[in-house]
Amino acid sequence: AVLLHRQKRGVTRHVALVRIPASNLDEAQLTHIERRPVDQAKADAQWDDYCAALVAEGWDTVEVDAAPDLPDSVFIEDMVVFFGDLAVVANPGAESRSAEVEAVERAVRAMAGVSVASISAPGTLDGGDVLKVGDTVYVGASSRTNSEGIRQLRAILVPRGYTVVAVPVTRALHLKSSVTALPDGTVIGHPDLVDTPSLFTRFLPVPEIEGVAVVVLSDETLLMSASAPQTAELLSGLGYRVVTVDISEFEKLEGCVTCLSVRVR
Ligand code: CIR
Repeated sequence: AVLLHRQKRGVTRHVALVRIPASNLDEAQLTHIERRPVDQAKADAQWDDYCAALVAEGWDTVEVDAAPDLPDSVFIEDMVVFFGDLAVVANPGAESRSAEVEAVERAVRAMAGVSVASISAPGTLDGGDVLKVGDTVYVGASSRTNSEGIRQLRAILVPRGYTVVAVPVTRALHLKSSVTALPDGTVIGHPDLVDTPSLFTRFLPVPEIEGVAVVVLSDETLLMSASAPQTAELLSGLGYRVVTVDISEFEKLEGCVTCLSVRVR
């Protein structure tokens, strides 16, 4: 069984779920951008580097069984969200992605100490629409996450002490393609992509669309795409250590640094 946190030589290591890229990435879903050919070998190499960056920063990667025929399966973040030891298994809003759930759910159920809740039809919810900031959980009402999915998430989380804040998302695929959060709870986003910045307690605009996505690796370290150098500089100036990875092939498929893993925390 996979443990939620492990101690190695006195240092706590966290766990992140990942899923190796399929062999038909060119068939992935696209909503807001034009299709450009994906270099499969380059994508595979970028995924290896992404996983290596997680490992180097204290996160052990656990691989969910490969799904070589499911083009979007590498974007595993959409399938499950962790709230401590509670895993909420999503019900993806794109029909082409529903077959991705099964193996992810199996992997989650094999983890020691994890309890599992699920979003079920007619509710839909993509993990990319869920942003945790302390005890507040922002959930995007997007083309993928419907009102019934939001209602179910609320019913799961409110009794556990979370506040669930629903956010309209019309200018981006997912909530987290428009905003993410820094370790201090500041929400960062690109003004062109955010419908209602005033919903967030503290909102910091960033200069690049690829810069909205950060993975918080620790209280001082952020993982970002190499495609957003001005945002990296802005965040370094705020005292964060920024680790960058080149994920250009996944960005062609509307993926970002967050979508490529599920952080167990
Ligand atoms: C999709 O359309 O579902 C994929 N091509 C991209 C998913 C990106 N996931 C995310 O932002 N969490």
